[in-house]
Amino acid sequence: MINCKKVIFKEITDNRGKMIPIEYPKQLEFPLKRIYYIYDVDKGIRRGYHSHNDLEQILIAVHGKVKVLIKTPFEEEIIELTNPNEGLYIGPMIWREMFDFEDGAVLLVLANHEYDENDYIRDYNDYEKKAKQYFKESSEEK
Ligand code: T46
Repeated sequence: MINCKKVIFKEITDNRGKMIPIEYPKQLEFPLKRIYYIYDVDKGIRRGYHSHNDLEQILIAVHGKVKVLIKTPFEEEIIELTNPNEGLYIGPMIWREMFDFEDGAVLLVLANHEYDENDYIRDYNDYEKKAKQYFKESSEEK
């Protein structure tokens, strides 16, 4: 889907267990400015319901499973994050909702900017208008 992709991180495995290093620019395409993690999410709770104007992020279910709806005015997809070695890259102008957090699931998020509430679009109608314009302009640039 446009502005989104699955990223697979290389595991380092030995007889002590597994480890995944994430370093810019080797495994991460943007310099990291912020991390946060979401956990203790009860059954039936859905988070997100917004897009970002510019922010780029990678979502990783470092423990347990989490579903993520990614959506534009033209298409939508549900991705289930099931393994700490898989990340979901979400670029600008993608509506996202995170749901079906498995008991104990921890969703780690790597972001290329500090927290900025002005970068959020939290109203879907507003998002739809801006996203149509954004994707029209990006297709004209190609
Ligand atoms: C996103 C999805 C995947 C901060 O103070 N600093 C932060 O870095 C973040 C992320 C949030 N906050 C505050 C803002 C709100 O008062 O924490 C509160 C909860 O944030 P929000 O309702 O935006 O959380 P989610 O789970 O709906 O969305 C979050 C991120 O905000 C968002 O960027 O893409 O996770």
